[in-house]
Amino acid sequence: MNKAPIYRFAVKCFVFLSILMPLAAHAAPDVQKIYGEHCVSCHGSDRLGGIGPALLPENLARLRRPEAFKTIAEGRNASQMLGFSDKLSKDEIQVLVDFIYQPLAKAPVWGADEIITSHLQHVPSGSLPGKPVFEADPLNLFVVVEVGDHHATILDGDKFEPIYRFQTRFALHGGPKFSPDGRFVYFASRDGWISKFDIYNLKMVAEVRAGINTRNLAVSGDGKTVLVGNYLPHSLVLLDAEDLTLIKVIPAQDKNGISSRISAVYQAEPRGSFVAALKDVKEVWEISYTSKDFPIRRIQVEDYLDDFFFDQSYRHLIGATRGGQKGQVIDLDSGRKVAEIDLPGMPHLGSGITWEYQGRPVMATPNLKEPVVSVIDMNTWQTVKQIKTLGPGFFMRSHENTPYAWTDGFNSSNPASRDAMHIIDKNTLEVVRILRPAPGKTAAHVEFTRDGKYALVSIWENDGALVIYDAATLKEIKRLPMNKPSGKYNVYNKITRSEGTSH
Ligand code: DHE
Repeated sequence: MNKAPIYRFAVKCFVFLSILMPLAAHAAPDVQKIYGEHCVSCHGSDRLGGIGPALLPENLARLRRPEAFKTIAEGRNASQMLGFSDKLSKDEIQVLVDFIYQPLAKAPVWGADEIITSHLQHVPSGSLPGKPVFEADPLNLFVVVEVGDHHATILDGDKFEPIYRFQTRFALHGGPKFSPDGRFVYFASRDGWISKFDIYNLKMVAEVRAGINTRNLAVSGDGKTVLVGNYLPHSLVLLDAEDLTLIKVIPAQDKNGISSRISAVYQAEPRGSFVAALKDVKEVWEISYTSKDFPIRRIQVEDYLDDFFFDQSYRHLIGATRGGQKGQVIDLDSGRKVAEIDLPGMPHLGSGITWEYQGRPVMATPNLKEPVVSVIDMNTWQTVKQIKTLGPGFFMRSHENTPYAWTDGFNSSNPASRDAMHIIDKNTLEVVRILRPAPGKTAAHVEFTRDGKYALVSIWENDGALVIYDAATLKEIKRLPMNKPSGKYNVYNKITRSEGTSH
């Protein structure tokens, strides 16, 4: 048999493959596959966001491509975003970066029509009795958010016994907010659902989807209106607090029409207003909720301010840019900047608290990048002290009736700091004790009972717990198993705007 043709064919195949194989090795990475494997679970199959933010060009305006590359490679400080440099090559990261800056074929829409259609009225408004169906003190209840399996627990704050546990929307974020009498609690989920729950009757009352990618909500001091801030679309949404029906959608645009994400909304009861942080433009908005048309006052600021804290009177707003070195103090009456604060370690102002130190008011905030708590004199706006901790913290709490402020090491990459709870003496500004409620497990977020006698700490794990301490002796008195309890919120401390808790 003549083997020459077979031989010639084999040689041709070899030449053909040796040309193609290197080409195949350099074929562009399959971005859909990479995104599907590594990004979908947090950012959604359509890039509209989930636990993580939406990844669309309109939401990445302030993030330059090299920074996006760095975020994918190294992770994002102060968030659940891990680095992928050990799993993905540089080419693979680069195609992901290119991918997230491409617009969607069909721009996502979530306007008045979509909001109205999504509305769910579970119980007719005003149909439930105005008396609690349980014996516990309704003002000393805690709402505990368990993000592990998307539930919330209503906890008796005297007996430390759960009264009721119910399913929430997926991935709640930010503190739930209460009606002024403490009867109703409002939740916001990262994917835009706003839920109103009747604590007295232990029933969900109404729900509405106010956005695609939402930041948080605020309830007006008169209890009549809810304001929701969205990353996507770029909007604020006003709802009737009674039944969550839509009042109006406010597009978030500066005076030149440049559109912006909303990074957070707050209510300033002494001013009768809401205050909104705009992430992509240099404006802060104050929206009066006592006027029928909800007029917007635009305050021009020198820098982007996306994280806020207020003094107890709500005259001053302390704002910072995530990643910036300085905080700015804005006098809300004059709309002017009155001071700059030294805040070098990426403060987490949302966790700030205040107290009286040597006869003057001070504010304290953990820093997300530095293992220090900054203490600032609120008369002079000078730093009084930077208190060293074992690792950067996320949350901080105290109460009028305790000499201690508690802060965690939640934002530390070192497990030996993540399980630590620092007890700071508010009079000496020293760390006087370090508690480790569950060695090796993350300890985070504290809230006090209404009298300040007990402090509740989260073990932030799926097989986690709520650990209750005597706030004076610092001894553990009880431990309740819970599924990744994130925040816990005491009704009385919230509705009275205790100086030791978030508002
Ligand atoms: Fe939060 C509150 C912003 C990441 C858990 N978080 C807030 C508030 C803001 C904010 C502006 C105050 C609003 C409010 O309570 O109404 N958080 C941000 C971010 O920008 C950041 C760094 C990035 C992001 O992904 O949005 C961020 N936050 C996280 C987390 O990764 C946490 C630890 C887990 C999670 O659930 O997503 C987290 N944030 C919380 C909690 C509160 C909160 C539990 C309420 C604290 C309180 O005691 O009031």
